[in-house]
Amino acid sequence: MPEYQLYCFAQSGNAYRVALMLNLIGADWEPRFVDFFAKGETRTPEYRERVNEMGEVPVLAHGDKKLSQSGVILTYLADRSGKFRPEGEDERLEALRWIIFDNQKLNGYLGPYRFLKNFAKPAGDPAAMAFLQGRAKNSLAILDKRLATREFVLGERPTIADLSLVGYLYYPAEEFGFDIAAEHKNIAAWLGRIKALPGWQHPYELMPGYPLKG
Ligand SMILES: N[C@@H](CCC(=O)N[C@@H](CS)C(=O)NCC(=O)O)C(=O)O
Repeated sequence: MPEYQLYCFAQSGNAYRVALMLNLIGADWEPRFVDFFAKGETRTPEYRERVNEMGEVPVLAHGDKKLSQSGVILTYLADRSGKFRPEGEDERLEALRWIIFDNQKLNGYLGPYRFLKNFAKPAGDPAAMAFLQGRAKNSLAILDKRLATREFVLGERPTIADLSLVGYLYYPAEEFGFDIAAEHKNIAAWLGRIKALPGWQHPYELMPGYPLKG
């Protein structure tokens, strides 16, 4: 059995952060498909009892450990592999700052917006959609400005802060109804730099469950 198992599904940008990191560090890993859409697996008592009391993906199983929260998992993998690791107190705190911003304000709004637009039945209420899109675009502009003077979020080399922030940004523009790369030239160039790293794969290639059945 591979060293790591990642509980995930293709449409989850939260899980993609971890799948991408595992691939980029050349880890021995396999996805464990979580049937979120057809079976609501994350909401079952079994999942919450045996996998994650928070009822979420991603979960990384490693030996006896089951870790959740992508920011925690990225930190764990960076510490173990020494790759994409922020070095020293200033970098560690700066990475954490961007990971929290991402979870709450960037992909924290973009993820639910995309979910309500593409997968929820009924689709999202227009006022809620406008609110989420506005908040996500505000955060994208903040990230774009940050990247105007840096190759990567912390500076010259990619770290877990970058791997967190790309979470939802490679999904097709049609799923958002606006083109993130076309509207943000610094984000577009940065996405290209991360895509060029050896081992990069698109979320729909890296994780099971695409296309959705039914
Ligand atoms: N902050 C968490 C977010 C995880 C999250 O929201 N995952 C979604 C899938 S993209 C989920 O599992 N939702 C389960 C549910 O709503 O039942 C992380 O970064 O890991």
